[in-house]
Amino acid sequence: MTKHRTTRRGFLKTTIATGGALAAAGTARAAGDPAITEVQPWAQYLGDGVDARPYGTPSEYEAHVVRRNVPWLTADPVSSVNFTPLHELDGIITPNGLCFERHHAGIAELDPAAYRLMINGLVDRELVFTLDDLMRFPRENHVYFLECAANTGMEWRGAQLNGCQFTHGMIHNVMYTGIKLGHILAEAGVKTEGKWLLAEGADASAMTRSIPMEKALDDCLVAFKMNGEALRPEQGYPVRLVVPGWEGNMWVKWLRRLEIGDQPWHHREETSKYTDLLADGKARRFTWEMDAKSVITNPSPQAPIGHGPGPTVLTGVAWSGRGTIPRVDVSLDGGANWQAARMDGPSLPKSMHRFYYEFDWDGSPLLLQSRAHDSTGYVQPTKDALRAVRGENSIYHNNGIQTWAINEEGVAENVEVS
Ligand SMILES: Nc1nc2c(c(=O)[nH]1)N[C@H]1C(S)=C(S)[C@@H](COP(=O)(O)O)O[C@H]1N2
Ligand SMILES: [Mo]
Repeated sequence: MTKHRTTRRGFLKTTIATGGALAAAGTARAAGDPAITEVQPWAQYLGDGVDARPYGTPSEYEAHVVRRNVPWLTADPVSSVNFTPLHELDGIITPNGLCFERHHAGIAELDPAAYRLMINGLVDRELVFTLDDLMRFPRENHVYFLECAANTGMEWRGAQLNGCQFTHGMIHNVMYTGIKLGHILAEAGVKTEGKWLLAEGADASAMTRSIPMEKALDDCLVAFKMNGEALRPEQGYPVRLVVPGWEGNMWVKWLRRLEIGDQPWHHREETSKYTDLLADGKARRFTWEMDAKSVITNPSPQAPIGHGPGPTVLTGVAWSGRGTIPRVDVSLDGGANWQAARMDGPSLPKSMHRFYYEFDWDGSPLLLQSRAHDSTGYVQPTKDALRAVRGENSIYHNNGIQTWAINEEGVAENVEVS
C-alpha cells in the first residue's frame, strides 16, 4: 500500500487571489472560430425522430460517465461494490443509472406481482402486503444521501485510491417517494415491548439489520420510487428501506420482512461487519449516524485542471447524517488558510449539498482541501485527528478531510498533508 505524504511547507507563501463570484472574463476565445462560423455536420442532415428513443440515454460523448469498480476490491462482482462518478456530476441529485451499487449476493430480479412485505414478531396482527396494498398508504417525497459506512475505508492508513470516484463514490443522493414506516407499523400494531425492528432483504443474501424503534418511527421510509421513477433493480426494485442519515447497510433493498422484537438481533452486518475496531482491540458498535463529510470533486485526480492560469472553478459536495451543511471551508494550501465556499442549490437535511469556490489560479501547485460544518456545529476533522481517536484498524466511518495535490500542469493526485 503506497502512502503519499506531503508537507504544507512551500505552500504557505502561495498567493491566493480572492474567492467568491468572479466575472467570466478572460475565458473566451477570439471571434472567427470555424467551430461556430462553419455549418457543422449535425446541421446538414435530419436527426432522430421522437420514436427513436422511447427511454432516453446519455449522449455517446458521455460514455465515460459510468460507475466503476476497483478490481482488487472485487474478488467476485456479485458480492462487491462499484462507485458513483462524483467528478462528472453537478448539483445534488445522482442520476439513477450512476448510483453506486453494493450487493452481497448480486442484483435480485423480483417480479412485482409476486412481491410481498411481511410484518411479524411483537405485533397485534402479523400482516402481508402486496405492492398494490402499499400504494394505498399516504406517500411522501424526500431527498436523502445514502453513504456506505465503508466509503473512504481504503484511505484509513494513508492516501491510496486516485480519484474521488474511488475515495468517496460509495454515496448517492436521490429523491425518494415512499410511505412512512410508521404507517405500516401502526397497521400491524406494535406491542409495547416492541423496541427493535429487523429489516430483511429478499435477495439471496437475505441481508438483515436491527433498527431501533425510535428511528423506525422517526423518518424511515418504505420507498418504491427514486428520482420519480421505479427503483432500479440495483437499488432494490420494487421496494427498499430508506434510513435517512444512517449508514447505507441499514437501507435494506428488496425489502421482504419487518420483524418486531424487544432487543437487537446481533446479526452479521452489526457484529463482524459495520463495527469499528479501535486501537485497543475494542470495537464501537451501532455507529449508525453518518458524520459530516465533504470532498472536492473538481479538480480531482480524474478531473485535472484543463486550462492554464486564470479563472478556475472548484466544486464539491458535503453532507451530514445529522442535518444540513450551512458552511464548507476550502483551503488551497493544505489547511494553512481557509476561505468560505459558496453554497448553492437546495439545503435539505440528510441530503448532499453543493459548494463552489471560484478563484484565479496563478499556475503554482496547490493542496486542495474542503472542510464541512454541519447544522449541529460539528466540524469535519483532519485524517490525523480521526486516527488519534479511532486508530488505523477501522474500515468504516472515515470522514477525514481529503487533500488533492495539484501540480503546475493542473494534474491532481491523492495525498495527505502532515
Ligand atoms: N437486501 C440487501 N440490502 C442491502 C444490501 C444487500 O446486499 N442486500 N447492501 C447494503 C449495503 S452494504 C449498502 S452500502 C447499500 C447500498 O445501496 P445501493 O446499492 O443502492 O448503493 O444497500 C444495503 N442494502
Ligand atoms: Mo455498505
